[in-house]
This record gives sequence, structure tokens and C-alpha cells, in this order.
Amino acid sequence: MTRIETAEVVVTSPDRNFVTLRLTTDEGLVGLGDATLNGRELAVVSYLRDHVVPLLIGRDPHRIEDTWQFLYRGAYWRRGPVTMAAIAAVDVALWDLKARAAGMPLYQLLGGASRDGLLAYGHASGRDLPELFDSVRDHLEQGYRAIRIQTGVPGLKTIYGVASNARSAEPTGADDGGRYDYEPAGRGPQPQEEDWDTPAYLRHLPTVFEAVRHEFGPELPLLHDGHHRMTPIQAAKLGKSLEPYDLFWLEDCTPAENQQGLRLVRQHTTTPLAIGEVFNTVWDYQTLVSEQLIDYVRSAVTHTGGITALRKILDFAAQYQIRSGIHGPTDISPVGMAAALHLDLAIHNFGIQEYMKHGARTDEVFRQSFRWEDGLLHPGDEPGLGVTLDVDGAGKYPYVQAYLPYNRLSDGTVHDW
Ligand code: GCO
Ligand code: MG
Repeated sequence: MTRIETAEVVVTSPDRNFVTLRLTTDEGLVGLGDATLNGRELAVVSYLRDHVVPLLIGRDPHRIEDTWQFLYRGAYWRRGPVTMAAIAAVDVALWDLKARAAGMPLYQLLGGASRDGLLAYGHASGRDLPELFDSVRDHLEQGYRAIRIQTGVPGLKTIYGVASNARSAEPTGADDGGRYDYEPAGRGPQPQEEDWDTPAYLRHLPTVFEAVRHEFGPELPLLHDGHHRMTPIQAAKLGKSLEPYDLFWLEDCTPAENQQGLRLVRQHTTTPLAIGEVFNTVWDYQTLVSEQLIDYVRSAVTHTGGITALRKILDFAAQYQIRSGIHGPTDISPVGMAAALHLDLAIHNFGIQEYMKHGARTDEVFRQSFRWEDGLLHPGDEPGLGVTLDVDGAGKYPYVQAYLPYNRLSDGTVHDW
């Protein structure tokens, strides 16, 4: 029987912080799992190093389901983003090892390819319409076949999803020529404060989509992220007012931990809804899926307990014609992204994959074998996940403290970000 010999937690910050679990077996195979939790990275490092790594040494790496149940049930304290990111890292590293041992790309072990390539959406943003249009054109030139639209709102200075600098800047990397760099986590000792006004947003956003449809026509799939900032009745109003512009989805329209709130939204609008990047187990989806209150599951492999757990959520969703839209911003490491791509290729109810390019330094530390061809992603055909970690290279970029921003209304009240 083969055994796990070492388990290292590698923290690196080439363009932003990443936490990676690196398992090696007595047969010399290496498996990787992403454990990055943006803005709270070191909590997961401690969970892994102090509590999980000692349990892994000597275990049979082939027992993936058993290890998942052991870590989930054995902790007694269930769920939560820190726990589930740690379990995800172990789970993905074990799938990587199993597929490497089999000499196959991981998607083959998950049932084989259900399609030739993966529809992916990119992030266009601009403080105003001319900037936004430039960004959409830039994405179309890069081959994207679906585009997320985020813009500034008159009267608000800095908001989620819109680059504050027209050109990419530190810390995300960008001497890679990318123009819009919206990485939200700022390096430094305190989070950045942003401002928010829901009525102003609700008045402005439909005019943006009207202009985008006018400029780019009716066919381009367009997406938008509400980032949890509306009440159910405000979300219902927005969904209704965006119906003429035929969105692919409206994402995180409310803080959906109140799952019943989505009943109200659903009663009022046919705009498709996507939810779940901050969720971490199937229980967060119980009402949303069984009552068909959403159309897309947004969870990341990294934040939902790994491939084992997300596969079960997506199989549950499939019974209700709900499809995947796996989270893939830059805070999902190349390891987490590869795990998503293998799962996307294998499942039947794939919807779309979020895709943001990482910075050049990140791509050097994590060598990847996925393909981006003609606007479609493919995980590649290397054994396992197809990602290798340059441990020495990673060591050149130590952890840098970074926080996600937070919102205040004009009267100073803290609001959902
Ligand atoms: C998205 C997300 C991200 C999050 C980020 C927080 O849809 O891609 O909303 O942009 O804000 O993952 O760490
Ligand atoms: Mg989102």
C-alpha cells in the first residue's frame, strides 16, 4: 500500500497570496491542492499545518472519500470557509495524486470529457461607458465568447469590480499589458473603504446594459455581479429592469445565506440567477436548488470542500436543470482553477467557467497545462491536474498582508461588500 510521506503548506505571494498543500507519497508522486481564502489566508494555513497535516502522514492517498469524511465528520465542528478550504486542499491533492498514479488527466477519472472545450467569461469593466466599451472590445479581441459587465455609478468613487486605475498596477501583476485589473484585495495593514448607494446603482445599471446592447448587439452573452448588496425586493426590481437586455446571469443579487429571500426575487423576474461563491457546503444550497430558485451554482472547488463535495452539489443541482458556473477569479490559484476545469469538462450540467488571467509571476511559480483556444478553455492532457509548483520560485515571494475592502453608505453605515 502506498502512503503519504510528507505534507507541506506552501505560502507564496507572486502577484497575490496563495496557499497550496503539497503532498508527496512514498512512491515519489506529488499532489497539489489550493487552500487560498482571500484576506484570511493564514487561518487556513494554521488549520492545515497545526491540525490536518499530522493526520495525513502515513495515510493511504487512494482513500479519497474516506479521508474527506474523516476530516469533515472527525473535526466535529462542521462547515465554514476555513474548514472547507482546508478539506478542499487535501481532497484536490488526493485527486491529483490518484490521476498521476493512473497516468491520466484528472477529468478521465471523473468520467471522461462530456464536451470538447469550456465556455468561459472574462471581466470587462470601466468607470464610465467609453472605458467599459474599450474593455469589452479588448475581451472580444482576446477571444472571449461571454463577458461580465461592471461599471462605476455616478456619485460613487470606488466600487467593486471596477478598476480604479485604467492601467493594471501592482499587486496583481501587471506588467502583462492587461488594461483592467480589478483585483480587490489590497496589500497593506488595513482594508480599503469603498462607498455604496443601492438606489443610485438601481437607477444607473439598466442604462449601462442598454448602451452595451446597443453597441455590441443582442447575441453576446452578458453577465453581471451584484456582489450581495441588495435586499430581495431591490434584487427583484433589478432583475425585472434588466430583462430587456437578456443577461446570461445576474450573480449574488442578495446575501443568499437567507435562502428564502430568493423566493421573492424569483417570483418577480425571469433574469437567470447565479449564487454561491461564498457558500461552502451543499446545505447552503438546499432550498435554492430543491425549489429551483437559482439557475447556476457559483461555488469554487477551493471553498466547498474540493472535487468530492462540489461534484455532489452539482449532481444534486443537475436533477433540477441547474448548471455550473464555477468561481474563477484571481484569488483561485492555478491549482484551484485546474481542479475546476477538470470537473467542468467531465460533468453533464456544465454552464460556464469564470476566467481571469493570473499575473506573469504567478504563471512562473505555478506551471500550468490548460489551453485557451478560440474562447474555450481545456484542462489539457497532462497526468493529474496538470499543474506543477516551483517550490524554490514560490519561496522568493513571502506572504504579504492583504485585505478585501468593505463598504460604507453615505451616512457612514457599514454595508455588504
Ligand atoms: C467573482 C467574485 C470575486 C470576489 C473575490 C473575493 O465573481 O469573481 O465576486 O470577484 O469578489 O473572489 O475574494
Ligand atoms: Mg462574484
